[in-house]
Amino acid sequence: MKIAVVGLGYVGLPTALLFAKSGFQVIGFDTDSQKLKTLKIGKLPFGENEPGLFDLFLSVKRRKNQFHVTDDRSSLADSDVFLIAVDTPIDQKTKKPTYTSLKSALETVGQVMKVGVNIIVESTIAPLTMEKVVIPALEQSSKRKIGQDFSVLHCPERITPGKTLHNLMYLDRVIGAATEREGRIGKKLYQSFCKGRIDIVSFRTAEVVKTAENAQRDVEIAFANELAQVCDAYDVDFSSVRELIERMPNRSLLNPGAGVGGHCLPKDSWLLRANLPTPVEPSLITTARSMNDAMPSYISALLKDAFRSIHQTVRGKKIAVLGYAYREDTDDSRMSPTETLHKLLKRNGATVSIHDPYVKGFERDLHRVLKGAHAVISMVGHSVYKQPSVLRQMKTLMRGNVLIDGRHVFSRTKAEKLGFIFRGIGQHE
Ligand code: SAJ
Repeated sequence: MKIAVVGLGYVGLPTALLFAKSGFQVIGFDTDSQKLKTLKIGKLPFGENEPGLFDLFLSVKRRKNQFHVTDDRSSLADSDVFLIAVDTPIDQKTKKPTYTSLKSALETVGQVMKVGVNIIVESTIAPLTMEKVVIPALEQSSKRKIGQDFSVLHCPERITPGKTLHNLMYLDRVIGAATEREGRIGKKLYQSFCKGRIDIVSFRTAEVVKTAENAQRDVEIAFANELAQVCDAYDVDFSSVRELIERMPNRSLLNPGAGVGGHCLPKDSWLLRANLPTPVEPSLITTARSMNDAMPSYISALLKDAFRSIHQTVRGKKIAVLGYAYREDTDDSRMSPTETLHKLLKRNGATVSIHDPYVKGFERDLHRVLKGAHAVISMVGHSVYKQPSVLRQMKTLMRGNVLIDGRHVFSRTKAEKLGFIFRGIGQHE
């Protein structure tokens, strides 16, 4: 059986490699010529920090003809299965999905597919998208009939950067299908590498499960962020409050932080909401989104408060920012909260120097970033920042003594002992 994977990104490439490892003949399609060139010379275009991904890539490459990549859609014509794994961003103004990449992928598949193919959408999509976008687009571009000439499935990805292969091989999956029989075909395919439980459900259930599981996490993070701000106002320590609350059964709070970035949480709540009929309005979910989007502004307010306490302002100051990736110890910087903070600080007249050991363009020498800074802001909890020496290096190299901790990287007690003017999110230990 031949599988074509359309979209060789964070989801498509690892999934293509796992299908190839399982013995399927896999052809990867992408329109990004640079990415294809990188793959053809035996390098990964991303994911250097993904455990096992490069070894998997090498092992697949050693098997002749098991996996190759192309930007020529005609090479996909004899595929039996198409897997679509393209990005589905939302328009920041309308908060609706644009589906530009999805529609282009559906056009590509429709143009070349033969009768009898199975088309699987792994991209995260708004509920009703399979019925109202995917199926009509495929029938339109292929001039064929769903059910009679081809079948479609929705198997939403559950990938977390930094643990991609583990998630793909062990996490449970849902498969949205029009019929139990078609669902079973998809389940058999995924069981070639997935050891998790695979549930066959309707298209809408699969679409809601995926977007809601991230909306739920977003709401829980927003609660932690709001409670941390309440703790700041009452001058009590969030971590102590959380520890005592969690003594109660069935309680667990997430971490307050400098913002919510990444390829999932900032958009999945909006996807869940996108096709809801009025007057249904998930206001808790959208309020949580706004709360999390406002965290870089909260960081900026903490910085202003720290300078105000020494009768200074942000204007004209050099601010060192630690971290650009959207989460700790990865190189993934999609929807980075630091980008939002950077704009705010520049608008307030500060000079910003960003450091991130994982992200290309920011992996400069930490000492140079810290040298002469009036303030330091920690935006990402990279392990490297948690080394005890970092606080002392800051003390030695900085010109000022303001420290804003957006990810509970430092101890307030230790920082204040070293003479820092410290502000953290809910940190009063
Ligand atoms: N964040 C907080 N506080 C927290 C947890 C996260 O502020 O307590 C921030 C992070 O710093 C980051 C953003 O939220 O900026 C997202 O972090 P995340 O841990 O949710 O990581 P994601 O976005 O990669 O979420 C993925 C999701 N997985 C999929 O969509 C397949 C999510 O469902 C998983 O729960 C999460 O990984 C995980 O736990 O690994």
